[in-house]
Amino acid sequence: MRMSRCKTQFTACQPYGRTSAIRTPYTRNLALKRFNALLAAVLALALCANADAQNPNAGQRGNGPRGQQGQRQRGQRPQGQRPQGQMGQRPNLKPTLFANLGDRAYTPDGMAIHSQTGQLYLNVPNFGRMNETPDKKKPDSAQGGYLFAVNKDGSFENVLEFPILERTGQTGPMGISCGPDGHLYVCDNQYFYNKDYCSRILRVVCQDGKPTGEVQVVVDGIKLANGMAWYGDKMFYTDSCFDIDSDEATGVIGSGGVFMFTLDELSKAGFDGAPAIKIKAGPDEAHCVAYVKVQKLGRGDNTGADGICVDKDGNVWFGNFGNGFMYCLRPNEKGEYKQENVETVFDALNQTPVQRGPYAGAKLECCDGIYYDANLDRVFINDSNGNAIWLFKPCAKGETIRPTILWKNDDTDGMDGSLDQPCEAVVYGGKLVIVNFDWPFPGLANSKLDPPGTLSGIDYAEIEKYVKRMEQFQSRFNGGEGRRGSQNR
Ligand SMILES: [Ca+2]
Ligand SMILES: [Ca+2]
Ligand SMILES: [Ca+2]
Repeated sequence: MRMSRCKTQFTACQPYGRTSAIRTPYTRNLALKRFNALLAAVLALALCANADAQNPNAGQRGNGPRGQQGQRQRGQRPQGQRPQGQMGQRPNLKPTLFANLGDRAYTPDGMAIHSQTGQLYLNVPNFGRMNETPDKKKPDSAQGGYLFAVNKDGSFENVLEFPILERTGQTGPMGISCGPDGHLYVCDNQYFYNKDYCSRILRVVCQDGKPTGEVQVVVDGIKLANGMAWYGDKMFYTDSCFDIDSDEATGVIGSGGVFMFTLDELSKAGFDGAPAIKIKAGPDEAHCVAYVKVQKLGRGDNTGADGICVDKDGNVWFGNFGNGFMYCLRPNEKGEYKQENVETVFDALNQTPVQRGPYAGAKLECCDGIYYDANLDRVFINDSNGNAIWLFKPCAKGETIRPTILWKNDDTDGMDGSLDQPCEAVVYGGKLVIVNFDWPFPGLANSKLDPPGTLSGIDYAEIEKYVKRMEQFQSRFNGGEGRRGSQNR
């Protein structure tokens, strides 16, 4: 299609008049090549402006000072002076408010779509409410945290309050994923209350795709249970904080890992009062399939493996919260997941910042929840640090990824749908639905906890448009999203 249009234009415009005198197949090819090179350059200009800016409302972004009259960074163009190019309208990636979760849900986190009903479930650990009490524990009304069923129109219902762990008087439901047995599995993060291996994996028992109200403990002895993803009969979760001494010489300040349990194993725990599987989290534990360290970067956050997802080929992708390093764990030829197959696919210490556009200078230095969308074959990264969503195409073995920024905004209260410390994402109801954690600590773009909790939504059709344009751009320059180490070039 594209080729035939070029040919038509070439014949009609005769851009290289002198070649028309002696028209041999060679000169025709040469002229065509030149014309295609010219066309590619024009398209590149148009798309560079676009791929870097990616944001039709660049001047209206966020609540911060960098508006149209604000301080534009080097390389930015004012809205309206950017070439439109030949690739159609720029996608509108500005998030809008998907749900206002009300005053009882300060700090939402993980999401899962139930495989039988298509219903979206959202965990609300409510860590933000720890700020209200002198002992840093959530008040009575919020100790267990909640499970919300969220509808496609943004309405929601509180379907259960998680039972508390007696030892801490609290529960912290974070990552959640629907098992092949139709039950929901949940990471209960107790690390903020007690660092002594108190975190657990819980089963929210479901019948006909709906929670019955019963919650069972299936794994116990975790440090900081964080993200979760099922793939077939295997459940993977991340533990973000193993005990490790900081080493100034090497810059290693933290570590975490990925654990795997089969459905068979888990099915023997929890039901009919059966005890939980007891582990002691760490790199040597038998279920630990990946162990990675955290190199000091930026704010010096030592939190390790956090976001996790599995692509259509069974490759496990995960990233460090503390520094944004991304990893891939591919199954071996026997379908086993082993530490020796962990690859670093994104080296955040040695990354090239975004080169131009409104996000010029931005770096990926934090990976909270990640989400794999099989339709677009892309992984979405929640950058809690930078109030941004990045995405990348899974790369082949031995290659590295090139995350690009889908959206980024300045500090905000989130009420207009802007990102307010994004932590998890899922495709639902025609949107990329993004959870805003909004529980800041020094150094993040998000400076203030400002309830109510919010979910943001970016139109999925616009994201498809964006990905298609990126693909056209990449194919013209043979860049291949998986082949280079920098972003948004
Ligand atoms: Ca997380
Ligand atoms: Ca905020
Ligand atoms: Ca907020």
